[in-house]
Amino acid sequence: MNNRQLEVTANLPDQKERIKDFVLGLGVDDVGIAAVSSYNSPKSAKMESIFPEAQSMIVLAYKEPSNCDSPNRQIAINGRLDLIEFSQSCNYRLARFLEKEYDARAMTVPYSFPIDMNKRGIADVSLRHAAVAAGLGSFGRHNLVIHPKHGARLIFTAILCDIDLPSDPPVKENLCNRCNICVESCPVGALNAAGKTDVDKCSPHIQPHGLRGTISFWRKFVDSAPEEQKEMFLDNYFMELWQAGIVKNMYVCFNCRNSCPVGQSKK
Ligand code: B12
Ligand code: SF4
Ligand code: SF4
Repeated sequence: MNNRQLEVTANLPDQKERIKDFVLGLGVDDVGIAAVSSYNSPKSAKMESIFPEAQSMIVLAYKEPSNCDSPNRQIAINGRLDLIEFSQSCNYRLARFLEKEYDARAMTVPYSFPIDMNKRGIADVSLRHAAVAAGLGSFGRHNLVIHPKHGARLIFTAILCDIDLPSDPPVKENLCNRCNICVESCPVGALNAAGKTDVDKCSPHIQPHGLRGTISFWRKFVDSAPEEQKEMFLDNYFMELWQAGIVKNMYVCFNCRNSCPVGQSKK
């Protein structure tokens, strides 16, 4: 243990509280801390391949605004876009706070993208498993993390750092009441098998203008006659593809989390 780590571990409870106060002061809804040793996501990359000296993960939880309830698709999507921008800024500010105040090394984990496209939907750091390890909630039947106060209407980001901080206590209570409403509300049956989200069903539905949509469009385009190609460019589907390319993260389905009755308070 070097001098800085000794100094840092000497006052752990104060340190954790100070870090948490900083995060909550940014307007984040909740924050939890996990020692890297308590994080267990078997399919994700090993921490040694990301940040070998990482000791702790600080996980930030943000309540999704009411936009996701809107039947207007553009307004529904925009709530998430606002949240992504805010969460990126909080990630950066916390990382800099840790570096400036504690001479720590800190690395930000993205909300979603960039992601290793070779790994087919497995992120380098699983934020759901990180949130569970940091005492922010437990898995529900919809495979999302349910927070004791905010339910499943949360997104997470995280910071990895080389400060040795102890984990917050896990949520022991089973927050999912097994009502099955989430399963029934999924329009494509992606949650029919317990403990697994069927990516091939959910993914094309939540992002109809994502990678799969883009590939099918261009496949059809190259096989089409010039007149049909002109029509394809004028079609609304191409315009939506173009918009998704510049806006990114255009999620159009929130049913499993919106229907979950746990933690529906807006506060
Ligand atoms: C890729 C991805 C997807 C893929 C899924 C790929 C996949 N295999 O998981 C698709 C496109 C389908 C998807 C959909 C959605 N996603 Co998504 N997604 C991600 C991302 C970027 C990576 C996930 C990953 O690495 N998965 C692979 C590994 C970790 O999963 P796994 O080991 O197989 O574990 C799975 C199961 O075994 C199960 N599980 C594991 N342990 C346990 C234990 C118990 C008791 C139970 C019941 C289940 C369970 O849960 C996991 C889900 O299948 C994360 C962000 C991140 N960096 O973590 C966001 C993330 C998981 N997504 C999120 C959200 C909100 C969604 C959507 C609601 C879309 C939307 N409108 O926002 C849907 C919900 C689908 C659902 N009900 O599962 C949030 C979840 C927040 C929360 N409260 O939990 C995250 C964390 C983004 C964020 N920054 O907040 N997503
Ligand atoms: S996001 Fe929509 S499609 Fe995906 S699992 Fe939830 S309800 Fe089903
Ligand atoms: S809708 Fe019901 S079954 Fe699904 S996660 Fe929420 S409480 Fe659990």
